[in-house]
Amino acid sequence: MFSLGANELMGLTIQDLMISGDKVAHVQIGNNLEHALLVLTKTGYTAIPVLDPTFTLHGLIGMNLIMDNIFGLERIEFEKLENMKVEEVMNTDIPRLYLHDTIEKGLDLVVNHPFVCVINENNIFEGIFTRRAILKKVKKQIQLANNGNDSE
Ligand code: 2BA
Repeated sequence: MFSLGANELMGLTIQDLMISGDKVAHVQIGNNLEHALLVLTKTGYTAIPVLDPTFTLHGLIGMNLIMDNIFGLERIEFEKLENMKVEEVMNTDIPRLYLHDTIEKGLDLVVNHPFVCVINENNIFEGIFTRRAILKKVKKQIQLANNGNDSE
């Protein structure tokens, strides 16, 4: 039996594993849906944060939300892409993590969300906590535990 080193994981905080804000693609309040669609398409991400100029977190915008809002009863209303702002369609009901939250809390949230935004106590965006980051860490811990067992 290998030991997964769960204690080592549990000692970490969200700050230790998050992708910092300067590496996260985002859109700003006031941007129209056309701009959001461009950023989503060019980066390849399905959803990204919506921030304001002070980096305050307001919500998330994703491909599905944009498409859902431009479908009219009879046709796709492409003109809405230019006329509607991200704040009209973004999802504001989102989970948030704080820098010093535990990895366990983060794990709980990424079971149902591909990523969770990380903020400070003033609601300023600090980065994101992703499924990829935590899976990479777990994989490393398993490899270390396996190597330890080999040398026993
Ligand atoms: P998705 O865009 O649906 O991406 C799902 C997974 O596909 C990602 O999981 C990643 O493993 C891979 N992936 C997608 N686009 C990629 C790209 N341009 N470069 C490298 N890998 C890519 P996670 O890394 O766990 O990310 C989960 C979600 O977090 C993503 O969902 C996206 O909505 C968001 N995300 C991740 N990194 C981001 C960043 N730098 N900026 C903005 N949003 C990001």
